[in-house]
Amino acid sequence: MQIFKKNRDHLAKTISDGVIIMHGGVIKYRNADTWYPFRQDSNFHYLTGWPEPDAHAVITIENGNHQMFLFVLDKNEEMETWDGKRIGIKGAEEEFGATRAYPAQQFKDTVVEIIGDKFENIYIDYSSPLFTELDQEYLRKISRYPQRGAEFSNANLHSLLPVISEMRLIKKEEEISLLTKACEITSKGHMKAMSLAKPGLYEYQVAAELEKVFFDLGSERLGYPSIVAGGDNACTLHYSTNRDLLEEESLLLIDAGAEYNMYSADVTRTFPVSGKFSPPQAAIYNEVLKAQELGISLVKEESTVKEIHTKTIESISKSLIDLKLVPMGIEDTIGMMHYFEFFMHGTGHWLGLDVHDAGSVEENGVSRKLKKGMVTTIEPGIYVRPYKPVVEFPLLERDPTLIKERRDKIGIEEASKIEEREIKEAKKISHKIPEELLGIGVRIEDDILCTDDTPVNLTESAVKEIQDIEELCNS
Ligand SMILES: [Mn+2]
Repeated sequence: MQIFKKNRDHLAKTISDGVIIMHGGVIKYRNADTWYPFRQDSNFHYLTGWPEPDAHAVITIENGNHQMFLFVLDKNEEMETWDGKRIGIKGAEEEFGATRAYPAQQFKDTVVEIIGDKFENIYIDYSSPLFTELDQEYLRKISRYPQRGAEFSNANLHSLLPVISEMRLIKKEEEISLLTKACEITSKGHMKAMSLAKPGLYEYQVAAELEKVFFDLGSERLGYPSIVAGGDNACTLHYSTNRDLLEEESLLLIDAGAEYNMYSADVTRTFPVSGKFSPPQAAIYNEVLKAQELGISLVKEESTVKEIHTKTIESISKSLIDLKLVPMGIEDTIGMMHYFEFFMHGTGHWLGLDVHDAGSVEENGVSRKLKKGMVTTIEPGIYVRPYKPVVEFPLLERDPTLIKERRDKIGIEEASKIEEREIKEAKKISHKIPEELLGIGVRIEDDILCTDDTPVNLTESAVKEIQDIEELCNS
């Protein structure tokens, strides 16, 4: 439980005076009397370590010292007979370091007693549904403004999530070791998939074998639904039905990650179902690998998130020209965003408790510099959609920064319509896609720890050189 105490120490240093009020996750019903397996809210876990549903936490911070009050499901023989053992009030105090714990039902009244009129700065999760349902009920009773006949509060409300997000962005040693473990397990699962996939199996059969490796090695659940996408399905970015048959001569793209002690890995490998890359498949594969290795080498202090993406796009754009997938030279391929036809997602994202982890990619309005302890994925791809043998490329300068600004300003619905119209009205150049490349989708993704020295690839053990992949596929 040391790590959660450490996180609270860190929080107390950041805030120094104030109160944090947080709500844990709740059970979500799937259909009728059946529920989704419970997983604790990541922020709640980060500060408390509490694994059960329906809990609340109040953390008071005075002069940099903190106390934690937990509100948890109390012991109850009848309920435990149905739903499993509860840690209870005593356990919350003795094992989880709560200064005091109370039954969850006492939250509303007790939170007022704990906070009283002592604190003026209250940190709340505005995004929680309980903010409107529950918090607003008692908040006016805290830090009261003493006006006769009135009940309202002096308290300043602050948004809690940005504070925690900034903390979660830099991983502590304990977190890095959990992530490392999640990454090792995940790499082993991917290697297993390479060695057993063959034509005639269904995608879900490969998923089952890979996930079995995760669970056998101590993972309690997946970080996200596995994408096991054979052939053309690789061009559907979030494909996850996994119901198709694996075909001879096709590639299999697998994007899957184990969660270990709440930390998730995120790995993608693409390999030939029959064990041998065809020349066009190898051509695309090696170009993606080149961009990915470049991206990985840039995960170091002083690089910004934007630089990494820009350089990866440059590399992919050059490759697209070499592969004859785009009609123009390098400047226009980038300036007119022609690369976007084949590489339409970001180069990476933060990784941690959430697979798309907390933390902004900007700091004070500019692209954030990487720092020691950040973990990001690097995952370029090239996807040649099978149903677009001819692509009409607009001859129109497009700046992703301006596009994003407009999207932020007027909303994605309206902005995307304007973009569509601009593209529609622009002159086009019609380009025939080399037939042998149609339907090939390749993504390669690793999890990279930024250090004050060279980047550390936490998923390096999952092979990705063509020769190593072919060897494993045929073993
Ligand atoms: Mn990813």
